Amino acid sequence: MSVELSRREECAVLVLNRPDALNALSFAIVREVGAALDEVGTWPVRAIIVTGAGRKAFCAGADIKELRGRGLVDQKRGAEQGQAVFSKLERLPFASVAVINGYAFGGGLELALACTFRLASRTAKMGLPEIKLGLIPGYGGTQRLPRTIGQARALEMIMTGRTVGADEAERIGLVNRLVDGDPVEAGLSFAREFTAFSLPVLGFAREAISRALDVTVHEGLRIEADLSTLAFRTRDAEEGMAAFVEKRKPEFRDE
Ligand code: CO8
Repeated sequence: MSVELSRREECAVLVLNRPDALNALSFAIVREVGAALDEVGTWPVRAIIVTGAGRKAFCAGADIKELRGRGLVDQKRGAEQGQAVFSKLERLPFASVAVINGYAFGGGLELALACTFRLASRTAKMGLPEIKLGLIPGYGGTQRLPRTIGQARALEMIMTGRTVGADEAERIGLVNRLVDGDPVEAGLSFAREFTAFSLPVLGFAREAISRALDVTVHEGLRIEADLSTLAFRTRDAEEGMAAFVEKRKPEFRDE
């Protein structure tokens, strides 16, 4: 198996494990990622950490050797399947944290972009270099990159194919923060900043924010009014407000 799924503390950990090809995404690996995400969706965890095996790469993108010589219909189906697999991350009942521990190119960066959060090691290098292959991104990059760093910067990254280092990635908001040490530990430590909060309420926040980028402000405010009202109706909201008034730590129960 080139995708390893395990559990650490309250989190699932998904590791792309094909270090001899810099964890490049063959179609088989994309399918394995899909199966792993289906399985993990049923686990009682509070976040998933996604990273790559080895010291060099998070993921060097789609397997270029496999992409060659395919018919148009197969190629389109391949893109749609990859998109569908990465979109599973957004539909999980908990947040995902990509820890970019080296190269994240093409489909590798697109996988990270589908995660809720991105952390990167200080030596990480990122890019969507498809243009250099005579291609454009096909696993969500043209849609998620502008939503993450804005249209002008996304156009520049995709049309020049240039590599962005960790410092720049943090400055432009491509990654949330830079981390040191073991990638899984770094991901777990970041996840601990939110995993104690109410899971359904975190879900309302993720949903409201992700829909903000698809709808008008007017419509978005209505979505926010609905979802914040739902949050108010949870027992966790009662507990959170009671704990504040009683000057104690809240005990959220995801209900
Ligand atoms: N695919 C297949 N094999 C790869 C890939 C890849 N993307 N990246 C690296 N490898 C392999 C190399 O071929 C090499 O294998 P071998 O030793 O057998 O020759 C091994 O990994 C190590 O790679 P390098 O020797 O090249 O390592 P370097 O440290 O010299 O360079 C780089 C590292 C800079 C990351 C370099 O490997 C590189 O440029 N890789 C390609 C990056 C790239 O262009 N990625 C984008 C791919 S296209 C894409 O992702 C499109 C997604 C949507 C497609 C939708 C279609 C259905």
